[in-house]
Amino acid sequence: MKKFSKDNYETDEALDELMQGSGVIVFSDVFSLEDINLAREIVNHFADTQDQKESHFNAEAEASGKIQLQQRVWNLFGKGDVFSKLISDDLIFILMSKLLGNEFFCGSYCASRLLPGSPGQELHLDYPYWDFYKTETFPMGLNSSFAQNCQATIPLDICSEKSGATAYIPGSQKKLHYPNQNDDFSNKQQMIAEPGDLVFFNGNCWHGASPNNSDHQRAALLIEFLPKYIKPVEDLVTYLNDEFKKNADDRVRQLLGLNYEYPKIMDVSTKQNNIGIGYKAK
Ligand SMILES: O=C(O)CCC(=O)C(=O)O
Ligand SMILES: [Fe+2]
Repeated sequence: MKKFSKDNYETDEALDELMQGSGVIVFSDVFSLEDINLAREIVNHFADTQDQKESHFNAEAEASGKIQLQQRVWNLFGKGDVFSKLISDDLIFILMSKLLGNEFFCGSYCASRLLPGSPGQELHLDYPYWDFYKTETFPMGLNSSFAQNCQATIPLDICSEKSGATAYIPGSQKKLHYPNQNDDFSNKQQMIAEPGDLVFFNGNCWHGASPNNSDHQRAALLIEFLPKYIKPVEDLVTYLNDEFKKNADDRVRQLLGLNYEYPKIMDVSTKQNNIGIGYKAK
């Protein structure tokens, strides 16, 4: 993980680290602590009062009865102006415009809060999609030669080795492959960062929340950025009434994208752990 200062960095060097280097970069002191603390207060309010929301790759937490210690707050654009302010930062727009094209989108914006005692997640990748372990559902020849996405993390609490800073395997983004028990995780590192910092990582890089063994919560904002071409040209579904959708055969449903649940309204989903292959990364 290379560390940069927002006032003195080379765009090409930072993007090269994301693509050809470790896959992770961190910029220090990007955001004001006032904005971060406000975001933290709002995230804590929702995490404290809402029902348990859908989260991912947490078979271990589920099996050990600790899933309630891994919390998500979804739909952050709708939960306070500060979230729009944070995600509109110049540094994000400069770097993502070059990496993904200057009409890039946000594909997901949520908070991940790990309470003390929370287990970690299985190591995974976020893109081309987080169910990449279903190999047969992806195109042949797919590879990581260009950036298909970029993830950003904005720590709201200290993300230390002990508090559950996101783990990652340096360089794993270069050979596009969903990690499994036969892979080598011995070089596992963590994205150590502080409130005010901004972390980017390549969505093809193997990573996952670490256990929180500290005595304080670890909350972070998680953002997915995507190139504009992920959107279909024609909105085929809005034309059609429920009757058509109900009667459509399986092939037509597949062609309309109705058999794949994304984009999904996560904030109202009642599932708790939908994704992952459920092994424990060693
Ligand atoms: O909370 C974290 O540290 C990482 C979460 C993550 O990678 C995910 O849910 O896809
Ligand atoms: Fe992830």
